[in-house]
Amino acid sequence: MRRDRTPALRRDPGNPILSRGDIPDIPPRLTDATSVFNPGAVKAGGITHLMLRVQARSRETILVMAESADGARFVVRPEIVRLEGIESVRDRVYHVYDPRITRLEGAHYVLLAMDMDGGCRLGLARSGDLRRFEFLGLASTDDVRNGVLFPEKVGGLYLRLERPNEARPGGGPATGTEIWLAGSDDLVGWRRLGPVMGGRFHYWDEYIGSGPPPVKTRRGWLHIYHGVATHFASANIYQAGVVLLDLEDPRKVLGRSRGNILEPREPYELCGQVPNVVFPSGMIVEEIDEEGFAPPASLVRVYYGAADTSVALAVTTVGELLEAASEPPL
Ligand code: BMA
Repeated sequence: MRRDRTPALRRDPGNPILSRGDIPDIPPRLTDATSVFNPGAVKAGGITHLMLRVQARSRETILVMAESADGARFVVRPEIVRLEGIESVRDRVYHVYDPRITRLEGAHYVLLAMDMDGGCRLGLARSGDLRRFEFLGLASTDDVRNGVLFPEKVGGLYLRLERPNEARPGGGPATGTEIWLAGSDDLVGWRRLGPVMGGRFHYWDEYIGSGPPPVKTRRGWLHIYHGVATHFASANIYQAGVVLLDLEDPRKVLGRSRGNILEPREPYELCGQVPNVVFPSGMIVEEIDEEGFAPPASLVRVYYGAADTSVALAVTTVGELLEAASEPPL
């Protein structure tokens, strides 16, 4: 069989690393899970933690934590994540999903997509121990998804990338063509600072959204995003690419992969609840130097949802991602 040539992201041989059979029954809300995908990831005390998006047969979304010592084999905790204080949201919340976790100022912050009557909003939660999560409030007023927090303040502001929802290709769920930078003084109230990047029509990343939170390197903020190609008759193809943003002004794009660095090829990515989807949402960089930069030689683990059905893992290095982000422009 012909192998992929020098892929920047290499799939774990144990993929998919989590599928519905790994999800314990947590009655009454969760029995015989339908799917598990799009996890948030963070490493603390040598343990990799995933926050999993699990679906029940009711199609409720349930968040569950999993833990691993080696970053590849996970044990799922038989407990539903409770976002303490979410009851304070007065409008009905249908789904809380696609968590992105950032370690910031000694705590773990989770930005979550929340489906409500007016569209999608971002919710913010905080945890010290990754067991108890405090819901800090809705952190957007507009219809927006794929919010990711930077791991430190830049220019005196908390920063995040976000993807305004504006389009529905083929009558499907709302999506968007631009990633924006937003700033905040308190992590709850946000204002947009400017556009960062747009979709490239006719090519692989027509619709785009952030993947895992950005990682600081000496060359810039390294950021994996997803791109959707919509010009195929029967499928929207979700792929992953990489971009490098200026350290001081992340609205400036310094480089962007010309092609995708991961696309649906394996059966578990091609077939499932939503076929042809790789959706990176968690990224662990093994080494961070004393000044907070990820060195080129550091191993990187990328966790992604496959076909909205299971969780898969691919590995690479910071250096390979930087190289992929320096391809000639499309
Ligand atoms: C996006 C989001 C993701 C999902 C993907 C593929 O718009 O809704 O949660 O994994 O579509 O269905």
